[in-house]
Amino acid sequence: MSLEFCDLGMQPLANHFLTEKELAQGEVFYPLKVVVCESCWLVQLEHPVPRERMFSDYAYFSGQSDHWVQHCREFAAEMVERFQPKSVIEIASNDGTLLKQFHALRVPAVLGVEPSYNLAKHAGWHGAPTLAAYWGKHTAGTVESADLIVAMNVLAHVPDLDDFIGGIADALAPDGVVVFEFPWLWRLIERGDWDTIYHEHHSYLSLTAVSDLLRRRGLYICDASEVTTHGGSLRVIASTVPTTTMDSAEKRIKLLAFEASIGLDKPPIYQAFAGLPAMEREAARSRLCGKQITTIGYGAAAKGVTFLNYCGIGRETVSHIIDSTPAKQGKFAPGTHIPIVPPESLRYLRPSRIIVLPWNWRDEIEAKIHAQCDWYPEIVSRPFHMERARLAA
Ligand code: DWN
Repeated sequence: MSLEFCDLGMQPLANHFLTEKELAQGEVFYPLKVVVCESCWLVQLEHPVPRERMFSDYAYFSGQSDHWVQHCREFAAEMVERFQPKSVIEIASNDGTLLKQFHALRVPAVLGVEPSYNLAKHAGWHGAPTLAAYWGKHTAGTVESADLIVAMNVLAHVPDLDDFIGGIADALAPDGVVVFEFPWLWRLIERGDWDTIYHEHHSYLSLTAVSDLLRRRGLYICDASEVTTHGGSLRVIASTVPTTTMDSAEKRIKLLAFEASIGLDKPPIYQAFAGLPAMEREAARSRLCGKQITTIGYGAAAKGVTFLNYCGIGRETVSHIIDSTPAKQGKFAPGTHIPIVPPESLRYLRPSRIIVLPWNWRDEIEAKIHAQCDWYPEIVSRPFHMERARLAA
């Protein structure tokens, strides 16, 4: 049995930016609906999209955010100090941003595994040895075991968790640990971040669900904590040895107790979320549309694609979207077909309003906008329904 969590209707693939030629060829939309299993409380897409359609040639380069690079630098230093790894495998290593940090800390053996060939090639060119492959038991059988395996923002992308987690258990050295980071379902619900729902995100994860997923596949959580990235994520450390140390177990137990206390294992919290996107769509449209204000977007994020398409906000309102990612520039946003332009365009476009689409990097982006502008554009970002509530108060 499952219950509805969020239904955003038919949506394009959030990172499938289109060339001029592809615009003329038409675009495929897929159902974007998330449901909750009422027995294990795993929150997942009802209609998965084949991974090859999303990750073969991937437009998202994680190193475009200075804050993310800093997060990776701090993470690598903490892991090296805590575990002194001799070998690191990073699963879904993207453009090598994190892997390069381990390399810089002189970890003897580092290897990235990244399914998107364009990213794997880019990472290899920039000093991060990368195997272009999807992770799973087969790939695990082709690599040396590692005493540290890292999986940042990938667990939520994986439909076949048996194969994915089974591969980790196989590749983990006997005294090794695996570290996951993934957006925390509670923060998504608490902040109403429905725009982080898109087809790449197959699951929306709680510690309760992940604990069960790992334990059933021979991995035991020895530490769990929250980190601030991507709107609030969980960092979970696990090994093949059931944990014994109390302090880290205590943090895990407290988080699990918190999730139980807010009712992540009961229907009401999910049923209350279902109406939120439509409410914010109304607030966002009344705030942004139909005004004669020159407006651009900043940050062609996957979440921004969900937001603009679901709210029906297109080129009539947002003329361009600025993005620092070369792989996105010169292309057009999925669904809305808003042109993506480099940051240097800002002074030429001279908008009166800028919508920061990746609200999770708003501070960093605002600083870059102010550094470039000799005028004062209005800078806005989600959530718009809260702003309306605040103004009405
Ligand atoms: O799970 C995922 C998360 C981790 O990253 C992936 N499936 C896809 C991606 O989601 P996203 O695209 O919503 O992530 P971001 O990091 O919020 O996207 C930021 C976008 O903004 C990127 O295209 C880069 C761009 N950007 C920019 O142009 N200038 C970002 C910053 C900070 C900037 O200064």
